[in-house]
Amino acid sequence: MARGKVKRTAKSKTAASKTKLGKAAAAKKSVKPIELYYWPTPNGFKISIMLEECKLPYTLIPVNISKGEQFKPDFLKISPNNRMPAIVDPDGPGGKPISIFESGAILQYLGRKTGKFYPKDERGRVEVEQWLFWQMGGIGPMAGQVHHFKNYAVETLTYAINRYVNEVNRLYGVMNLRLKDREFIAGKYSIADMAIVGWANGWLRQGQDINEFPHLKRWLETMKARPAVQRGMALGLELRQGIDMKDPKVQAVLFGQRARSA
Ligand SMILES: N[C@@H](CCC(=O)N[C@@H](CS)C(=O)NCC(=O)O)C(=O)O
Repeated sequence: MARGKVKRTAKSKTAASKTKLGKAAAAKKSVKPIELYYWPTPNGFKISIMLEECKLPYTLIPVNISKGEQFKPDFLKISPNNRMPAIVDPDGPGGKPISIFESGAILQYLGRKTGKFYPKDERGRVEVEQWLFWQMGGIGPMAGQVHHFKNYAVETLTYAINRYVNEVNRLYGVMNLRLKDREFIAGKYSIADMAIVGWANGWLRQGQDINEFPHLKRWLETMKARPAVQRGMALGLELRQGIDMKDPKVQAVLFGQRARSA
């Protein structure tokens, strides 16, 4: 994909060399970095956080969705849904490359590959999967609609804003109760927490008051104190600077999309 485009290794050298794992990975010359097709949004952060948590070497390939780079034919071969994030792991199953789109599937793949943050036992795995899919089908899409109607839409549609702000409020309540008696959403820290944090961090823009949800607030603070979460959610933020989501040119790319003919 777009080999001529800006491409940079985002893995922090200091972080890699300071840790035992980083040294081991560096010593293994055959480890090729994972290619991360990415734009700094809550869906992108899920994968940058997981790569940082696992100390996996990766190369950042920005997909500027405000300019329509998600429609480039080479990217569509990897991600036919014209959405980032996506990855290419040169060292996939059988030692052959594999490409993956959909952030939940990528998290599960990386969890299986590394054996980290995704339990192997069936009960532990089901716990994580329930909350991972809760994020994928619930808080992500609903908060996404709030962002759209509250922050990006050129018309103010009160009914739509209320509908999605209320639904996000309900979902925050579910999470708050869940976190009342456990440190992380599935008990132990997992890919489900990584999937949620970027979305929950946007509570203010989603018309919510985090103080109504003390357990969620405590969890969010715990998450944001993790250095890998901080690095993951800082990755590529500079790329977004100066982009105005209300710019008609940007809106023409992102909104009102219909089926492509080929
Ligand atoms: N279900 C997908 C959603 C990904 C998604 O919506 N990505 C957005 C940015 S947050 C995107 O690439 N948008 C490009 C577009 O709308 O054309 C996932 O979790 O990977």
